[in-house]
Formats: sequence, C-alpha cells, structure tokens
Amino acid sequence: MSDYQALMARCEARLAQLAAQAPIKTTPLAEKLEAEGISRRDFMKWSALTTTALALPLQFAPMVAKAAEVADRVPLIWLHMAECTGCSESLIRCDTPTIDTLLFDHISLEYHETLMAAAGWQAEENLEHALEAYKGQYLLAVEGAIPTANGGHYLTVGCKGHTGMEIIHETAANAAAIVSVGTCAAFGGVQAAAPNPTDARPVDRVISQPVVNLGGCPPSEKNIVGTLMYFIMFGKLPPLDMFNRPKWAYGARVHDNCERRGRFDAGEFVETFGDEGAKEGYCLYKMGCKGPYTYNNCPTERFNHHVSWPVLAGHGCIGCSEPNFWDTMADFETSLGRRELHSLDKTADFIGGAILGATVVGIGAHAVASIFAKDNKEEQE
Ligand code: FSX
Ligand code: SF4
Ligand code: F3S
Repeated sequence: MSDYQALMARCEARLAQLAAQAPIKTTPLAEKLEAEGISRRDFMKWSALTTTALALPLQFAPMVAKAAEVADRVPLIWLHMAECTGCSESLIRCDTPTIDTLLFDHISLEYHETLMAAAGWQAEENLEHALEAYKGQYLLAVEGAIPTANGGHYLTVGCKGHTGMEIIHETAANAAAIVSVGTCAAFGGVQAAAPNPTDARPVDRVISQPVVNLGGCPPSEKNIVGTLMYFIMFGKLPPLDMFNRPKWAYGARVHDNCERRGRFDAGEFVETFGDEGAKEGYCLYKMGCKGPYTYNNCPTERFNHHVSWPVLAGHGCIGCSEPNFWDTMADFETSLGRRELHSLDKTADFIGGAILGATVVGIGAHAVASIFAKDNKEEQE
C-alpha cells in the first residue's frame, strides 16, 4: 500500500468513526451554509482549495468536505493567555462569514472566552463540564503565552483566580491534541520579547505534551482552520518542521512565493515609502522586508477572504511567524543585512564561519534550517 493509500484509508476510517457519533450541535452544516447563501458548488470549490492548501492530492477533496460536515462531533476548547486576541480576530473578523468562519461555528466550540455568551461562574462551570464530558477527545487551542514568573501570578483568569500555568496544565492533561494558535502561544510573542519581565513562555515550554505551533501574529484563518481540518480528518498531528509548525503551511519562505520576487531578482527596490518604485510594486527588501527569512504561506493564502497580505498592502513582511521575531527582526523597516538570526543561534554555532561569511540573503535561511533539521534528526535517531 502506498503512503497516500494508507493515509486515505486512515482518513476514511476516522471519518466513518466520527460520522457514527451523535453530533454535539444540532444544525447540520448544509443548513448553515444555505442560510448564508453559500451554494454546494462553492462548498465543493472550498474543499478542493483546502485540499491543495493542506498539500494533499485532489482525491482527498471529498474527504475534506466530509470532515467539515462531521466537525460538529469534535469538541474544541480555546483558551486565551497573554495576548491581544488578534488570532481569534483573524478568523472571525470579516464582513461576511466565509466557509472557514462558519466551520469555526460548526465545530463544537465548548469554551472560548471572547465568543461565548457565558460569563463569571457560569463560564468556569462550562469549562469544567467540557473537560470532564470530553476527556481525551477534545482539541485544545491556546492563544497567548504563559507568564511563569512570580508563580504564574502575572496572569490569572476567571473568578477562581487560577493562573494561566494552572489552567494550561489542567486542560492539556486530557486533550486529544494541542494547537498553539499564533506566535505568542507558539514562541512567546510580544510578551516574551526582551526583557520579558513576566518570564512569558510558549505553551510547549510549560507542558510536556506534543504541541503544533501555528506561527503568525496573527496566523491566517486558513492556517488555523486547515490545522483543525487535518486533525478531524486524520486524528493526528500533521507533519511538522523544526519549530513544530505544519509543513503544509510553513514549508516555504514568504520570499519564495512573493509576487514581487521578480522585482527582487531584477534589483528593483523601493528606496522610500511612497516613491515611484513603491507605486510600481518594486521589492520591499530595502524597506526592511523579512520575507527572505520567514516561513509562511501568506503570499498564496493571504488574509481576510484572500483579500490581501502585508507585502501586497505595501509594507514588508516583519517575520511574524518566526520564533523571537520581535527581538530578532526589528527594526522592522531596516534590512537585517549581515546580522545573524537569533532563532538560528544554535545553527550559527554549528555552522560557524559558514553562515557569518555569506550574505544572509545569499545563503538563505532555508539552507541553514535544513542543515540544522538534518542534524537534529540524526541526533534523535
Ligand atoms: Fe499573539 Fe494572538 Fe499576535 Fe495577537 O492572541 S500572535 S499578539 S495577533 O492575537 O496571540
Ligand atoms: Fe517580496 Fe519581501 Fe522578498 Fe521583496 S524581499 S520579493 S517584497 S518577500
Ligand atoms: Fe507575518 Fe510576514 Fe506573513 S509579517 S503575516 S509572516 S507576510
């Protein structure tokens, strides 16, 4: 059996198992789509696009559609730690609901502090109930970093005054899978930037279970929903890169798929914001674009109904899906030049003079990352 056949068989078995369960919610997805004027044809088109975004062959498209329909069997608990809620906003803030946002409504969202109607004691009870009722089955999404200094007391949530650290340990204990949504949960984000007074840490440095990291401040709705879809389809985590980001979303550099790449190659650069080059859509590298060092699918998937992404809007990428980008990628409107990247410090030690001797763009972060990943893999084997 080929790898794809095995994956397909796994997916079919998983979806059949979910379909046999009673839905937690009562309105079928088809009715929700119809109420929003989304046709079956649009839905099938969405399934095909999501299949390609997930780097799966098109034969999986009907299974993506099926997975969306049975998403109401999967309980989701969504926590907010230290962050700005931009990740939730990325998903829900659009002028009309997309299939991605409707899916977020269709999956059984058991707890989400900014979206649920309950407050106070009732909200706490909802969480306690969900943790008990769906033990071992729920998907845990975490937005935000966990402050750990002072016994974790820089962050307390709810009327019982539990710290973020206590909540994350309790909720992670019986989760079927854990997703860190956004750079704060994945890598610490802005609150972990120097001097990090609250000793804020990413989720995977506070708990010991495996965590999928969705870098991006915020990540796109496609990367959030695609990750949920992958879990619904296969019941497991997707293949991950060296920072535990799904390869289907973070496998290529922003620079590799940027529509201004031809300008970069031709040496056509914006010299100041608003100049003639800016009007012509020249490359933003000299204006500090960090696309050459950043792994994300922003140019192909974009944000907000596929409307735009930073470079298309006229500003360089600030590297928001990379670990420690607030410290390593700043100043955001100045190019890095030969400065080494903090997230690749270990690599810099390992590769020594090689990285420091080449121009950063010339060597390409990817080459460095691949060498490190290979080294890491060999260590694990
Ligand atoms: Fe962080 Fe998400 Fe940036 Fe904000 O909450 S990734 S600060 S967009 O919203 O966690
Ligand atoms: Fe695009 Fe930035 Fe690369 Fe220029 S440097 S091609 S703007 S990603
Ligand atoms: Fe972030 Fe760069 Fe994409 S700033 S949103 S990774 S283009």
